[in-house]
Amino acid sequence: MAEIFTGIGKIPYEGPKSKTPLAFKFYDAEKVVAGKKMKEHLPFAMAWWHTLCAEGRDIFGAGTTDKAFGAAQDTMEHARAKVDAGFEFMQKLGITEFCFHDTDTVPEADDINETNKRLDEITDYMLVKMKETGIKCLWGTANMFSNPRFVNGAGSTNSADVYCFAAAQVKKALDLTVKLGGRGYVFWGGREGYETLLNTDVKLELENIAALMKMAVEYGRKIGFKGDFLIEPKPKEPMKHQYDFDAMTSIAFLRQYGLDKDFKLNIEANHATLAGHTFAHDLRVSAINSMLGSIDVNTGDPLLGWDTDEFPKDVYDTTFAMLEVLRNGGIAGGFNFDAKTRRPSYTHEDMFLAFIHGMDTFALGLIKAAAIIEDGRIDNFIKEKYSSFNSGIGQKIRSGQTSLEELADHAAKLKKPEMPGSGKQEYLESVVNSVLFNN
Ligand code: XUL
Ligand code: CO
Repeated sequence: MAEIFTGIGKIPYEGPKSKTPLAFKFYDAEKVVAGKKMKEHLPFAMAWWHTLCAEGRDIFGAGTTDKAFGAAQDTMEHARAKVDAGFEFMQKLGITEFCFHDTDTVPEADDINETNKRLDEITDYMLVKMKETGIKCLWGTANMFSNPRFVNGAGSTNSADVYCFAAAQVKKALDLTVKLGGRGYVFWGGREGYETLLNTDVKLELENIAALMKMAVEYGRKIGFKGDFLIEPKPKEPMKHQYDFDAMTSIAFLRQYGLDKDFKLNIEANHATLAGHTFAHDLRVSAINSMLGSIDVNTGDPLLGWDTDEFPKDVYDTTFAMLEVLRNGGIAGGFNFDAKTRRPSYTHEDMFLAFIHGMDTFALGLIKAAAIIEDGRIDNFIKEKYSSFNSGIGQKIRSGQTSLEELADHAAKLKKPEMPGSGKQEYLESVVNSVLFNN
C-alpha cells in the first residue's frame, strides 16, 4: 500500500520552544501530569467524517480539499483508500482511536441491503488495519440526518416506514460498533426536532425517539455491547429547535424515559456554546449528574452563530474544560476531534497542522488545569465560600434535619444577616491568569 501523506513522517514532540510546524509543542504522550500519562488523560480520536470525507464544501462553493486519496469518488475503492489514509494519518499523529457514522465509511446504495453488504466489507478491512496498528474504535453511530428520507426526522419522523429505516441503521451501526470493539454508541439527534409547532406532535415525537433508544439498548445488550450509549446534545442546526437542547435537557429526557442507566452524554464544545452555555458549563452539569461520558472537542467562533466545527484553539476554554474532567476523575470515553479545517486550509499538511494545534491546545489545558488544582487558591476559595453549611444551622439544612419554621426562627433571632461575602470574580480571574502565564 502506497504512502498517502508523503513528506510527512511521525509527528515528534519537540517542546514549547520548537518552531517546527509539524511537531507537538505541548502534547507529550508519555509525560506524566497529575499522576497519569498525557495519553491516558487525553485519549484522542479522529472523526471519520470530517477528516476523511469533508472536502471543505459550503453552501456557496464546492470542496477545496482532495479527499479522493487516489481513488474515484463513491466507489468501494475510495472507501478502502479512506481506510488507508485514516490509519496512516492516525499513526503519524499518535492518535489511538476513531469515531464513525455508518455512511462515512461506504457510499450509500439505493437498497439498504446493498449498503449493509458494503458496510460488512469495509469493516472487515478496518479490522485488519486495527489489528495491524493497535488503533481502536471509540464510538460508532448511524447517520440519520443526511439521507432525504430523514427530512422529517428519524426517531421523530411522521412515517412509520422511515422509522423502520432509522431502526435498521441503528441495528446495523450497533452490529458494526460491536464488531470493531467500539467503547461507545452515540445518538446525535440531527433532525430530531422541529421547524414549527404548527405541524409537529412534540409528545409523540419524544416518545418515539425514546422507544427507538430503548430498543437500541435492548438489542445492543443482547449482542454483547457493554459500553455507554451516549446522547450528544445540540440546541439547533440543522433543525430550528432540537430536542436534545443541552446537557440538562438531555438528562431530564433520559430520566423521564428510564434510559439514564444505559446512557451518558457526549458533550461537544461547540454545541454547548450554541445553547448559550460555556463548554465547561455543560461538562459540569453532566459531571454532577454522573453523566459525563465522552467529549467532542471542536469549538465554534463567538462571532458566528453556527456550528463551525473548528479545532480547539482557546487555552482558557480547554483549561476550564480539563478542570471539569480532572475533578470528575477523568472520563470513560475519549476526546473526539469532530473538527474540520477551514475551507481555505485545504492541503493535506493543513490536516496535520490542525490536529497538532488541537492536541496541543488540550495538552496545555490539561497542564494548566492540573496547575490550578495544585495551586489550590480556586478550590480553597470555593470551599471557604460555602463553609457556613459545614456546621450549625447550615449543616442542618444540608442533612435535611430542619424545617421552614426553624429556619424562620433563626432569621428572626438574627434580625438581619451579614452580607454573604464577596464573590471575588476579578481576583479569581487574576489567579487563573497568574497560573496560566507564570512561565
Ligand atoms: C454534528 C455533530 C455530529 C455528531 C455525530 O453537529 O456533532 O457529527 O458528533 O453524529
Ligand atoms: Co459532534
